[in-house]
Amino acid sequence: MLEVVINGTHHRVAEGLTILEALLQLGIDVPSVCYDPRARPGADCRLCLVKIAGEVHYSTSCTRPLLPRMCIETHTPELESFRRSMLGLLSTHCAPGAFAALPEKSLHRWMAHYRVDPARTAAADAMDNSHPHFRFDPAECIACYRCVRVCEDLQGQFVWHVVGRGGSDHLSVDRGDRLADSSCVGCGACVDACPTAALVDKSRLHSGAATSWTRTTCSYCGVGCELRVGVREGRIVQVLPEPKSPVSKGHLCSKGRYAWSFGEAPDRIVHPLVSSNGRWQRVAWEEALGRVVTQIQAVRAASGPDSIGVLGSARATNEENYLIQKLARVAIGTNNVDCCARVCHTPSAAALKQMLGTGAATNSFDDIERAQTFLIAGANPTENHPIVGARIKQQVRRGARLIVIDPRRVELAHYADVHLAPRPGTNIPLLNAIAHVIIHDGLRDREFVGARVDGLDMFTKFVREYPPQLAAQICGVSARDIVKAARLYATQKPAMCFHGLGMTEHLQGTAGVMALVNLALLTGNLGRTGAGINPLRGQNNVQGAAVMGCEPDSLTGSIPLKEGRGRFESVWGAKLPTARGLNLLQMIDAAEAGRLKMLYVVGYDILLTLANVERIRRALRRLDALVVQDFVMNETAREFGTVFLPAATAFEKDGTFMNAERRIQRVRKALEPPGLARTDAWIVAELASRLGHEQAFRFKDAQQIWNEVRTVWPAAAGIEYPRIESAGLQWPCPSQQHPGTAVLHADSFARRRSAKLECVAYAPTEEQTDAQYPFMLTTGRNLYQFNAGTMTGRTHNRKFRPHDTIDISPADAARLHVIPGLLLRVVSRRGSVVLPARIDIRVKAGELFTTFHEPMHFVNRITSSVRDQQVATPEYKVTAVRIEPADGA
Ligand SMILES: Nc1nc2c(c(=O)[nH]1)N[C@H]1C(S)=C(S)[C@@H](COP(=O)(O)OP(=O)(O)OC[C@H]3O[C@@H](n4cnc5c(=O)[nH]c(N)nc54)[C@H](O)[C@@H]3O)O[C@H]1N2
Ligand SMILES: Nc1nc2c(c(=O)[nH]1)N[C@H]1C(S)=C(S)[C@@H](COP(=O)(O)OP(=O)(O)OC[C@H]3O[C@@H](n4cnc5c(=O)[nH]c(N)nc54)[C@H](O)[C@@H]3O)O[C@H]1N2
Ligand SMILES: [Mo]
Repeated sequence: MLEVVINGTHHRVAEGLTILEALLQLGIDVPSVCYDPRARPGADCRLCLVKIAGEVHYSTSCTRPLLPRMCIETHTPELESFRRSMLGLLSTHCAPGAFAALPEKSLHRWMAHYRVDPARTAAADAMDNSHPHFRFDPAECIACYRCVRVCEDLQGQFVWHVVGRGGSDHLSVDRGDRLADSSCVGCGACVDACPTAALVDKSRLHSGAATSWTRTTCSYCGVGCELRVGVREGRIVQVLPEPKSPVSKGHLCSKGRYAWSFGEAPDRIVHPLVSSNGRWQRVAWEEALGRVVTQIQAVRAASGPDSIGVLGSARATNEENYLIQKLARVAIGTNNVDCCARVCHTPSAAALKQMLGTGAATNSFDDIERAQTFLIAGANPTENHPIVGARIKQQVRRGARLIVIDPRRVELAHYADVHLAPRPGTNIPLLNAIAHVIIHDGLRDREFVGARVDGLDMFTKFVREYPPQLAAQICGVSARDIVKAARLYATQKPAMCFHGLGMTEHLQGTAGVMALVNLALLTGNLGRTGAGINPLRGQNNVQGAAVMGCEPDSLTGSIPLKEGRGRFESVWGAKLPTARGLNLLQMIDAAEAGRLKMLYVVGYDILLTLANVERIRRALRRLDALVVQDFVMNETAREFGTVFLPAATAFEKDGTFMNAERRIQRVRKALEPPGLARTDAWIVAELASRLGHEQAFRFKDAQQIWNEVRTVWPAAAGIEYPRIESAGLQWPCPSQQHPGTAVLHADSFARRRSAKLECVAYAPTEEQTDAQYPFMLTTGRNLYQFNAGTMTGRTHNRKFRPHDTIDISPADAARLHVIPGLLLRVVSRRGSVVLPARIDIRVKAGELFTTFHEPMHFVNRITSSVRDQQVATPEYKVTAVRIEPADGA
């Protein structure tokens, strides 16, 4: 702390602040429009000038460090008069209309405060209206360049540039003349930062200012950014980043910030529907719920409770998923309950649980700023977890080292010290070779391995079989790069690993994550900040859905059925089913074999998104009943639904989500559900009560459900709603006094002191290229669209990347005379799809990439039925295909 005098009063302030930061902390409101806490200072607007005793000239408080015993004046008459005249100059860029329409812009606020009138006389310049989400009006720009700084320092995108000099300097975009042609990724940070009417959200212009704001958690990916949702007359009109969020720290991506209008889509379903003779009919809730209950009872009477399956939703809240698995187990009587974690990061959870004792990310996003090295394996965070991607990029700009393992040259690969681009499906030999180098070069952390790691001798012998030269051959990478990656990871510590589906969606998905854990164990990159093994979990609450118990073998808190039975039976006042439950893929197999008769699917489009669609169709066709609970007619419902239950969106309910760093955060209701739409919690409780279990499902609100979760799951006992009002807490948090756990395994692993290195041998998948299918296709996502596309596809985000494309390398495109947009038929051993070509320098020759966001294309018609050896995750990442012109498509 240091002592200063401000306006004659003594204050004690933290060290390391600028004068302006200190003033803001003390609540001394000095005007500034170019200062942005998320970017380096600019000192452009000069409104924050202060007088420092003993100095002749005034200083911009945003750039001057606060020093001990400084004596500062902030509001002398002279300073105030100077500010008024500065605002007078700035006001010549401010039109009266813009001033009146956008009172929240900070220049307008300070002009109003100092009674300076808008004085723009210049005619409007050409406006840039090309961006779907916001508008640029150069005539209103005061050249404070806050947008430039925030684009660079927060998003790391470098879209905005200052061109010209002196008085004629102005803003320009990095590519082309318009925002639409630039490299802008639509995060909206510049709009949010802009203090004038130069950059404004279109929704704000068209729908007016919000009259109420609700803080909530984003319902797209597993990062868990926080939003401020602005509502006017029962509609969302604007979403802004929550500055106090510990995760997103006042930043959002184009989905969280702009893709929120799906709830208003004209084709949203807001009435319960039942199908009769292949046609949907609107019915009252009573009838729809009655129909589901009759179907459950009929199937149960004829073939037993285990002929029914239930799928929870990675998009719904923890509270709702808790009720869904309780419904399956208590009210229906089966352990056949799962969720889409199965197709995504169940391999990560399984590998981490088996090796370290807890099946979740070991570290926190705040460790990004503490890491010296990143290992990004099979993940594309700047598109799929953009706030994490941006934070990693910034840390690399600050000097951290970066290793990327991805067949494609994804954005982070451009910043990497080493980019290893293995052939899809060859992670294991590559990671084993890295382990080989670490051991061979004597780079292991002797102290850590000695104290906390078992099995070194056996492992050393095992990895002898994986010299870099051999792996280089199998994987198609250079042996030198393997050595370089190994040395960086082992020596530039702490090294933090993030991984994604390029690791898990394989025959050897679980094994692949184990191979990563081996590297962390060998190098001591576990149990400390800035390190760890961190799966970038998929949807907003996919980890929550699984941890709440939407998994056949485990109850809430990932507690194995056997272990938790007693406690759960006493809290629930009911017996738990004893038969082993089926996972999602086993449910599909059982349906295909005629053993599973009914599925109840909450917020999950299995038909569109499971691999090898024809096989899924064959299975779903055999069901007697398929109940879908969603807010749009997804593909599963369209083709096979017997009852449709209209759900509320995340903006329309209360509860919590669990993000990828184990943080439980609040979801708050900003809107009423439209029509007859109801929350998943309401629907599930109504079903349970009609099945004779009213008592066990009677809860006043989401908080009461969560309190029951806390009684059955000891590691969450301390996470009470009042404690997570402003920041969320990371489990384990076993008591009300416990601060939550940012880093797992600090002194010991969950069940024991040491962890064992696993020898994971490479087993190539049967899905290989040959003369008939010479290309290796891998599938994934793009920044603007989200999974089944039901949400982003109903917002302005559809204007970016409106179609799934088949991405091909420039070399193959030239060889095969493929031009952008050419329709290609992509044929695999299972079927074919037609996609427009996109030439993409990120893709290697001999490989192809596509996304699966669009029902029109149904990309999973071509993916295979190969599954992870341990937990059955589909091998979405490896499909041998050929391409041919799609004549007549
Ligand atoms: N914009 C957007 N964000 C999303 C989603 C979305 O649909 N859109 N979906 C969310 C969900 S559900 C999830 S699970 C996450 C997924 O996020 P990620 O895990 O990042 O997902 P993917 O893009 O499917 O795959 C990641 C990378 O794996 C690479 N890859 C393919 N095969 C291999 C291989 O054999 N080895 C290695 N090392 N890499 C390989 C691909 O080239 C790709 O770049 O994203 C979430 N976030
Ligand atoms: N080829 C290929 N296929 C893949 C993948 C791949 O990489 N390649 N990735 C796989 C992965 S990782 C995943 S996670 C799956 C994703 O597949 P899905 O889980 O089907 O995809 P989502 O778009 O996340 O949405 C699920 C559904 O939930 C609905 N929904 C959203 N919020 C709510 C809510 O609050 N309540 C209810 N009831 N419904 C809601 C949405 O409208 C949508 O229909 O796809 C998998 N399929
Ligand atoms: Mo996922």
